Amino acid sequence: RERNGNFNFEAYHTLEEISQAMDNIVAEHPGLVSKVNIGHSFEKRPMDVLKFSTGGDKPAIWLDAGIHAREWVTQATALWTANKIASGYGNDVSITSILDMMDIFLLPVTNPDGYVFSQTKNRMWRKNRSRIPGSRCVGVDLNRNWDAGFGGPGASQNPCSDSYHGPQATCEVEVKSIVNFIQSHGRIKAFITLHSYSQLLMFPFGYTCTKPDHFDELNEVAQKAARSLTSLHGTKYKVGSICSVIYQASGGSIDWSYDYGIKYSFAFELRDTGRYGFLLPANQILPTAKETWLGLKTIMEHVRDH
Ligand code: ING
Ligand code: ZN
Repeated sequence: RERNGNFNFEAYHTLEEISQAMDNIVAEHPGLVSKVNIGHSFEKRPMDVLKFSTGGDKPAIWLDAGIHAREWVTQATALWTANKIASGYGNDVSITSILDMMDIFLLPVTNPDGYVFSQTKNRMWRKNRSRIPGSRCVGVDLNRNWDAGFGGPGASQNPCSDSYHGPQATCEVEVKSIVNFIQSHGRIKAFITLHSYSQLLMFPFGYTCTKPDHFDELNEVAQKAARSLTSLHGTKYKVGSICSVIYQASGGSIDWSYDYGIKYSFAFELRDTGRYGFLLPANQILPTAKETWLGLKTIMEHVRDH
């Protein structure tokens, strides 16, 4: 069993338990990890980021999970990753070298209102819980609300749709809070987001099917990361641009981050390929988190060295 204090990484947890676990990680590694509040959700829940830093003003890596409520293995993987990074500094040569060069910001629950709703009311909830005046339907797809081809193909203007893009780009407070943080930080070198499911490692673009300027390098890094991920349990990943490996989708976070100037922008779709889908059994959290870490580490090492 993998536990940290009283926390069981092999189970899905409530938002409160996740928040408590984040506090515990900070308490156990006070010189390395701190909690940074970047804003609040529509229903006023805090959006708390774990900052891993050995001090000074370093360039940084952004990692988020749970932008979609029902993708529970992503929030769980993010939390395991936080504990892995925190306990690896000074023990693991790779983690140590990454953190000697860069800070890491990790947001385990990007969509806290949706997560609570998926835990208590509707397990298949995807969007946030914002109310739009004049509509009976609730929620905006937070991965269609970014200012990157906003409102284009692969997003819906119907407030009742699961991929509703919202009234305007970046109008959702969860998206706005991240954009403000990234812009005010000013030195974010990589932007990585965790989704599930399908076992894919993707890079821009989703809003268009044309290749980004850095296609060859992004493709090489992603292929290398996927090979490393696969080496642990044989889990097969497909690699490519969002448009080429899934579908055209506009207003996504990594298209925004790439166009903003963050070259190393990647999106993972974690396990599985559909047998369980969003309802991935809890006994797959650890194998998923461990293999995903190998992929993340490969990307972080490349960012460190470039
Ligand atoms: N898939 C993503 C979605 O938002 C995606 C795929 C990733 C689209 C990045 C655009 C950008 O549809 C899931 N499962 O949510
Ligand atoms: Zn998703």
